[in-house]
Amino acid sequence: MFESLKKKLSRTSDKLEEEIIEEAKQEDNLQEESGNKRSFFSFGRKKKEEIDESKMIEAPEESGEEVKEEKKSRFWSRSKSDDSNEEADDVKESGEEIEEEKEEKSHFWSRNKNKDEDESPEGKGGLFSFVREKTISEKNVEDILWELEMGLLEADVAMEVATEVVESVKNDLVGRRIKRSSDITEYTYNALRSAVAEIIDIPGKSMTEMIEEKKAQGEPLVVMFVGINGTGKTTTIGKLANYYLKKGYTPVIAASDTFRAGAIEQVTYHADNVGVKIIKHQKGSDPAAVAFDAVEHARAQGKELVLIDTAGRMQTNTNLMDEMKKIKRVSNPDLVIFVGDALTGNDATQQAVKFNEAIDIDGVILTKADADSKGGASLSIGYVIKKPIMFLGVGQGYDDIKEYDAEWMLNQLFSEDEGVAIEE
Ligand SMILES: Nc1nc2c(ncn2[C@@H]2O[C@H](COP(=O)(O)OP(=O)(O)OP(=O)(O)O)[C@@H](O)[C@H]2O)c(=O)[nH]1
Ligand SMILES: [Mg+2]
Repeated sequence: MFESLKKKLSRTSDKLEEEIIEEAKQEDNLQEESGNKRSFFSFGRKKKEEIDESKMIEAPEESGEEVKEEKKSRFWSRSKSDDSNEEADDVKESGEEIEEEKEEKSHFWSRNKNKDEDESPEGKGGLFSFVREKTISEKNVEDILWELEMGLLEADVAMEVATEVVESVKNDLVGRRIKRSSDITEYTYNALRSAVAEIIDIPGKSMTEMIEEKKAQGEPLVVMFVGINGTGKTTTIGKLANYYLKKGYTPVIAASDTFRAGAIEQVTYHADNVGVKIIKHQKGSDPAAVAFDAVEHARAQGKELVLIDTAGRMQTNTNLMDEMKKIKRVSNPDLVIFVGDALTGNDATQQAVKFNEAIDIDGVILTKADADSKGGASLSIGYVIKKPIMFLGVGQGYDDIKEYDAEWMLNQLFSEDEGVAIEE
């Protein structure tokens, strides 16, 4: 998901790197590392070829007043903005700044902002280091954060999640003291990764734990599946029946979609294939009564799991939403699970919000994750409704279901994205 974003961010941080080196120079806060003292204006990696020999000056430790004067005029001539006078002042005041910076430095150390300092890839590329470290300012990261936000929204991440991620990345970056500007790409990715890790990790019990808890009380775990049309509710029930049968439990399915033509036949087909009992009534009958019967059946037979299939319904259809509430009232499920289609991105998140308002859902299953390249729903849905994702549907076969694991999801979202794309 972050593949194209990575390229964009990498470009922007190259630009930022130039800006920061420029700032460091204005603060007289840059020194060469490689011993190649005549490349002061090379601005890091890529521009080395463009060095104009006539513009080179000596490194700061050797520079007297004269050199400083020359440097000042270089800043003016190279200045991108109209703040030339300010820049000149900055140069004059650089002595005072050292004191200020020292104080600031210890402040940030105490806040442990320098956690990556020791790991900073010295000698990894680039010819310069900052004499004193540089602090990343809010202005420095404006472009990167804007691009990050746009990238997240394009990937169908919900607005509030994008805002949260950007805010978290900003807090992580701003005030961070860096030794070398090229680390910004790396810092941004690390910050992004920890922001996303935080967001997708919503604690909750696993369904298996819940089955065990109910079993200890001599009761079946009753699970009702809801969602709009065609998201994969019935298929998911077939998969879960198979999954728990293989784990040694005995599930029973309630054919409570008595509404759609062919729905009872479809769920019966899955139950037969997997080899579990199905409780069904006539088409058009009361779905709540079917669910009730299935729960009674499980109790009587000592079965551990009841899976209630329901008709797909749009969140805007009041009658069908009321019917769904009735099924819940009558069958009194332990878990109401919203089944969302990952491919529908932000729509899936918005539907989950509406179903949660109507019926108070307990968890989410996202289907079609196998075909989803954007990842927006996976990233947003749990966070927005504050309910855990429990399983992911990853294909059309009975075995294509996966218990949700935040660590795995994080790796999926950042796959191809390990390490940092710094072009040397
Ligand atoms: N690729 C892929 N396809 C899936 C997945 N889950 C379900 N499907 C497909 O999605 C389509 C709809 O699945 P159903 O289980 O009928 O969906 P439903 O929510 O029960 O639909 P309604 O009962 O009409 O509301 C079927 O073709 C399934 O094979 C999945 O995880 N991956
Ligand atoms: Mg169905």
